Amino acid sequence: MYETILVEKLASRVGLIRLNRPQAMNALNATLMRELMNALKEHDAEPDIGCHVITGSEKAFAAGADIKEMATATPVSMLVGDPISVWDELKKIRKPVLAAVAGVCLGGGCELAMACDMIIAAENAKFGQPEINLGVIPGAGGTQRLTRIVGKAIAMEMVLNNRWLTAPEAAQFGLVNHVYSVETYLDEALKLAAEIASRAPIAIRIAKDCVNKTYEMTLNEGLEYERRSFHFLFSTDDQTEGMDAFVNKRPAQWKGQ
Ligand code: DAK
Repeated sequence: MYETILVEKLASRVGLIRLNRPQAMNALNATLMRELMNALKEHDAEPDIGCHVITGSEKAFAAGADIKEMATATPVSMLVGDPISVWDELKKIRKPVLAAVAGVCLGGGCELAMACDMIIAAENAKFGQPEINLGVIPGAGGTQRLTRIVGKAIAMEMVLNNRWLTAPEAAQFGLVNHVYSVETYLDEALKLAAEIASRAPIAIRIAKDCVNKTYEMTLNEGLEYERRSFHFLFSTDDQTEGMDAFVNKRPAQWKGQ
């Protein structure tokens, strides 16, 4: 059904999407980005899925946007064809999205991983923003999200001078949650995703939304938003169930209602 991705719905309530352009180190061409967003949206609407995982191969999560496709672009072709707006759709995915990253994670690949909610890395993962070598700059968050995550000093070095981070460095600077061996990183990411997918679905969505609001709001606005979201959760069956389960020392059965 898809040309550039492989899609699986796992029994653990995880939707797994593998970027699959091995001939181009999973470079993110327009077809791949469209297919990725369509698959994410389909899984997001699927009640049997509670968490998404995006991965690549052991060699490449993604080597960036497809340079061969981009090389002949003009401002007018970008405006008319609008290949860029597809990137914004990731922000509208409501269930948590984990990136399981091995190998190169460069340019748009690093920006895609940073737009996910958590990153699980393999020991061989390398993160970089090499756009400066192409005479351009990052265009999908590499100057903004990266700086907020790793801080100005490291971001400047990555964006201005093409410094790549190893997986342990990425963990040290807060870019990735965990680092595992190449053999186990995907299983570990799927295990984490399955745990998240087993939790109260409405609270999970609202928690993700509140954490992401940190980027959009002042502290006072964010605290107010969090408080209203917290109040809202007291209208859900899952709140009644979760607290009753605690009091009666039994596991909660979430309904997502
Ligand atoms: N695009 C197209 N093809 C690529 C590619 C890419 N990004 N990266 C690798 N390939 C292709 C190579 O051309 C080669 O194809 P053939 O020549 O065999 O046909 C094949 O993959 C294997 O690559 P190599 O032979 O180069 O393999 P190596 O192991 O020697 O090197 C490498 C791997 C990943 C270090 C190297 O290929 C490399 O440096 N690739 C380019 C990395 C890069 O510069 N990435 C940044 C691209 S710019 C935006 C959204 C996104 C973006 C911008 C705006 N908006 C929403 C506004 C993103 C921009 C970018 O990512």
